[in-house]
Amino acid sequence: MTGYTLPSLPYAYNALEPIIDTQTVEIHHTKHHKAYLDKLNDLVKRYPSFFEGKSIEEILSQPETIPADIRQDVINQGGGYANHNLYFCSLSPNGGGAPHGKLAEEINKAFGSFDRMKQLLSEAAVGQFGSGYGWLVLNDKKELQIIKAPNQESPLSTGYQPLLNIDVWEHAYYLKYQNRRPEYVSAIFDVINWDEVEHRYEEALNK
Ligand code: MN3
Repeated sequence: MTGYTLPSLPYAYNALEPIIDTQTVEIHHTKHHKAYLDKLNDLVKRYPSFFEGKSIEEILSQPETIPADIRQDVINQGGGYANHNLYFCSLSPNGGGAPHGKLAEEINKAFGSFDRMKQLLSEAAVGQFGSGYGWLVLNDKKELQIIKAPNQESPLSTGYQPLLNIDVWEHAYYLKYQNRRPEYVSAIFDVINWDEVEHRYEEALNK
């Protein structure tokens, strides 16, 4: 096992303007996301046989199987790597609007309406104390749920299938929004790639 790789973004660094500024997207991907990856790959070098043939999602789903002396580091760095893979793919310059099909139906069933789901997800993201994420997940009963989680903790480690996250670490928004986290969270819905979230939802249902 030689290590994991940094996925390139499915859009240009300036493509999410004006919702998320070019410099923020570029630094977030080439510095922050890459730093999690590099530190994860340092752990792979220490325990190549443990990581051999496993996706990071598989590992984070069973944190108790991670060798004890690197467990917290894998949760932090591997979580950071996986969470950013998901975050960047959840955004698109052609995003926004609302989901369709089965995901839209299930959102109505679970939350009453799409707007109510947005409100709850926004509250989770804005209300996450310190760094972390607001999440739309599928729980073990295959129901949609909104959660928040600190730092780089992956919902996979607490029994959820992640569908969508909103990164509320300051590095995700500070250059443009400074301390105005609610403004960033409100704006990001204009670039959410609901087709991708719907695809992830269908996959998670079949797991
Ligand atoms: Mn981030």
